[in-house]
Amino acid sequence: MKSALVLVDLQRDFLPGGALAVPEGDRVVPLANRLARRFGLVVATQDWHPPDHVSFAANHPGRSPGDVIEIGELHQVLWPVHCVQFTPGAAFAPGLDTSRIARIFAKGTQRDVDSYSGFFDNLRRRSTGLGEFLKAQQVAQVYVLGLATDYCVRATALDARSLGFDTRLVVDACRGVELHPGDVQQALTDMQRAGVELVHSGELLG
Ligand code: VGL
Ligand code: ZN
Repeated sequence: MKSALVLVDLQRDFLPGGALAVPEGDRVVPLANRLARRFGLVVATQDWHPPDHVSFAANHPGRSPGDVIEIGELHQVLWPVHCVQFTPGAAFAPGLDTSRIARIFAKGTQRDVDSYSGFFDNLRRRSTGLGEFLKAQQVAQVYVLGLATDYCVRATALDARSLGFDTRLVVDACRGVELHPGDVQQALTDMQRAGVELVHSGELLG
């Protein structure tokens, strides 16, 4: 069975000191590098927003990061300006070995809709091409790691499951935002309930 490793949003803005810092986000980079050497196919997602993106609190006068607004039928959490296309914050994490990444899938590129999943935007209107790529490569098993557990990692793993991939989350190679205490644990439970298997990097690096 062919497997692929999906690196979710290992970008500067999600590391300590970044615009949307994920606590200990930098800790997953060395693990990502070690795991990437064990997979024949490695792909990465990249949060890649236009400056006028709907998810930025700064684009909603009177709103602050952490506020939740309704956009159509979607709840949208408002974030600090982050991962703006072609800016240093959107670049891959320093120290990430990008030489093993076969393809990069940009997400959140449309100003009017956010995209947590590496496969589809939050309205499921557009595909990033990741699902089609993996299917074309005959991938049946997908390992997911990265940032942030409670947002983009969760959404990516759930979509991988919904597309029929045997999906495994490398738990210790993920970190969460934890906007509210318990969010990471809830995300892990949601993924497990959907059939995502939780594994540890040690089982793979052995
Ligand atoms: C993410 C919030 C906003 C993530 C991206 O990568 O988890 N979270 N944009
Ligand atoms: Zn984003």
